[in-house]
Amino acid sequence: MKPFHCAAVDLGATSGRVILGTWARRRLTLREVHRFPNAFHSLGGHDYWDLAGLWAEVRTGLARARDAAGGKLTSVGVCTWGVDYALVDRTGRLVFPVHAYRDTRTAPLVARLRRGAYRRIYALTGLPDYPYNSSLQLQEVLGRFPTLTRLAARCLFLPDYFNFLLSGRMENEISICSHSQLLDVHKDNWSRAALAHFGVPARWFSRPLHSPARLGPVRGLPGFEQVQVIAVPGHDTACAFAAMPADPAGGDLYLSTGTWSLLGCESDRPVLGEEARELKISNERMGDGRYRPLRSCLGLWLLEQTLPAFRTRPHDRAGWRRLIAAATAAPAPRMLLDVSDSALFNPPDMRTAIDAQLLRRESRPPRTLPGYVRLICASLARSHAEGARIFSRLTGRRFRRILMVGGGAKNALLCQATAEATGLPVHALQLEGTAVGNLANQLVGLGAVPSLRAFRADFAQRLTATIYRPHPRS
Ligand code: LFR
Repeated sequence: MKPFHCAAVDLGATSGRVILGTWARRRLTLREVHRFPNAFHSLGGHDYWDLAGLWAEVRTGLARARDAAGGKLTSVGVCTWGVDYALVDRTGRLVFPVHAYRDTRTAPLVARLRRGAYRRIYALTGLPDYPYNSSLQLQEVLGRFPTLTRLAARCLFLPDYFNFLLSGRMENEISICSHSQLLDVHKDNWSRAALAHFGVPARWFSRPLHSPARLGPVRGLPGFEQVQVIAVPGHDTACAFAAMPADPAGGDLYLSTGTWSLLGCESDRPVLGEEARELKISNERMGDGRYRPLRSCLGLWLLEQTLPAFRTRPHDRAGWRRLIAAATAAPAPRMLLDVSDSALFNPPDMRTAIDAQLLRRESRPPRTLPGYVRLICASLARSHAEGARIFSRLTGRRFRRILMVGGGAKNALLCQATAEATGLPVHALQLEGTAVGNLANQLVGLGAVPSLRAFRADFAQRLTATIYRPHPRS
């Protein structure tokens, strides 16, 4: 059988990449062909993404993928961070700049939601009161610019928008829709009541597509007409979860660590109720509509944003290794950070915000970069442990291990701290989880692999994981 060459476009909030995956003789080989930084920009007190810049990077990456595949690129799939969206007219023209989810403009609305309809909205959608949900973002712009209801014909979440640029088709894919707080938690469709509550026109959305789904050949880029556009799970976290070499018996917790730390599991049922709402369980979806209840916490964003405060920040792998070693040797922090503190969400200066939280609680801030790394890793590990306990309690399942992917899986201090705090072995998988999930879905969409389950079973055999075990408690 001839090889399949698939390009995974994986756009993260702080960096993007295009990875060429080649599937031949039931083996997937990955080659990163393009990596670029990403950041939102502030203008007049608000935060926006540079979509034209991202699209230019996607085009560069695809050209490199095609060259690396000897001109024979089979398909492309796009996944991105969650919640952000493009409002477009019937022809696909942007009618409003694309806001970045860290814009704090929804603060008054989230406060109002918490005082009022939150209980009902959680029961309808299974999504917690994150201030960055698309629901509140849309409610804010529509409140401010009501004519948008007439100007825009469609709301495309970012992966949907890139799929449109590539294929000319406007579709909404289910995994990315599920982070909007507008989907009905019991159906694979929109919640009319939630849409009405936030004042969002139902006609802006199409019935969510299950993924993988073929959208047809590339139309928007000359020279790529032979390449198929596959709608993969558009939400990067859904792709990361899809890549997990999961035990079919369900004994695995998944942890995707990058800018965010996302801990959860896969389930045929949502996890709902009073306690789930209070503990902020987010019932997001896999591409096939099944649930991936998870808890999210700020993640390595805390570290990424602290680094600029230090001249000694690492610039290469060896530098990172030295920093992690120094952090491991640093004294254990006396007090951990509350990583759910909204003051850490988008502060002008992260180090100052961390120090302020510690000082408020009468604890002394670290003085060195290794000290901050140690503090951040230990605080994230505690949050992972809380999550693990909550999931065991609310699902009644006994989890045996944590499968970890993403940047944090390369951080031995974070992995070991997570094993200690949870009491569970952490299997740190050295794979580009999001890209692998994206590619796996393309292969299923192309018919090269029968199912995700088959991909996982096959793929899992070949994976090497570094296992971090908790020390026996005395
Ligand atoms: C991770 C992620 C998370 C989502 C956050 C904001 O990249 O997609 O799943 O909660 O970004 O969109």
